[in-house]
Amino acid sequence: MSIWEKLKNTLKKTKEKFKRIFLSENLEELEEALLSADIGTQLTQKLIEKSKKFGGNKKEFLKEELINILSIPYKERFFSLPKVVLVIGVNGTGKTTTVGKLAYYYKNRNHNVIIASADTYRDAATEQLKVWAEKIGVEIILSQKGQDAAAVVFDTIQSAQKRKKDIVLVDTAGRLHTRKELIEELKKIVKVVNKIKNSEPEEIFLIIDATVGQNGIEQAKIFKEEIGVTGIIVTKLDGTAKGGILIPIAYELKLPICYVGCGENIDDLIPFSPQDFVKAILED
Ligand SMILES: Nc1nc2c(ncn2[C@@H]2O[C@H](COP(=O)(O)OP(=O)(O)OP(=O)(O)O)[C@@H](O)[C@H]2O)c(=O)[nH]1
Ligand SMILES: [Mg+2]
Repeated sequence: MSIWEKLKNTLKKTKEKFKRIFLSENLEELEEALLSADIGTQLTQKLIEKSKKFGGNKKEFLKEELINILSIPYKERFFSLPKVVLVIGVNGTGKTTTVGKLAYYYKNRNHNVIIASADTYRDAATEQLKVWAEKIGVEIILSQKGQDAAAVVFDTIQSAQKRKKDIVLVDTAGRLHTRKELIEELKKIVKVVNKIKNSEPEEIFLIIDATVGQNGIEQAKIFKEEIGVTGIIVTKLDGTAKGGILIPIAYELKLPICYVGCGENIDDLIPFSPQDFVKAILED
């Protein structure tokens, strides 16, 4: 299956919701359809105001608007070898799975990847990631429950430097006793990266679960403010009709969406393209 076909399949249910937008016959119906497509209240009001002034083709109007909203400029950063990619987010969003998928993605692009299993909070987190790493054939630095997560990251970067790895992928915990503790742990990890690389991590990917809805955006604002986020990865787009959530994610967070997760397998990660996404939800 091509990436385009995979994306189209993934967004099938979401597309059904967007169909209603074009069937709406008055502003009230349009408002309802936009809200039910998970675009959010802020953006729904804005689009309705704009559409009042716009007399032409509704679909063309919406297509252009949505592509604009989703097209947040994204520049890949590179400071020094090894490039460090942190994967963060609240519990259960799909961090560990995404680390596995990214390892596979980078490996296929000829990168020499090493994974840091820095979720030292959850039982069996390391085991889960070890299975992925073995499957893909990439190295992993394991950790023990209760170990200092930042120390695991430190060890992995040092090991990467010695063994000429070019990407360090870091899985982090999702749940600690409190959200504050989680933020503190992540800050400490960033600090350790700074110390050893003399720069920030190149990538801090925040994982958002598409099925969570508006709450996911509120959580993301905290991570953006407290840690800094370079890009978003939206997971679990398969099987949900809530794919429209990507639009307020980009609109409210002003952060680029870099990849989307569309299943539980190793190759279920698609690089995000605003054009393809909008085409998949709007075109027949
Ligand atoms: N359908 C689907 N399931 C996914 C996707 N990504 C992750 N999952 C599933 O979501 C569940 C949680 O995934 P994990 O990767 O363990 O999530 P996590 O963020 O690491 O969780 P914690 O470490 O507990 O915070 C697992 O059952 C995954 O298989 C996706 O894109 N699609
Ligand atoms: Mg995990």
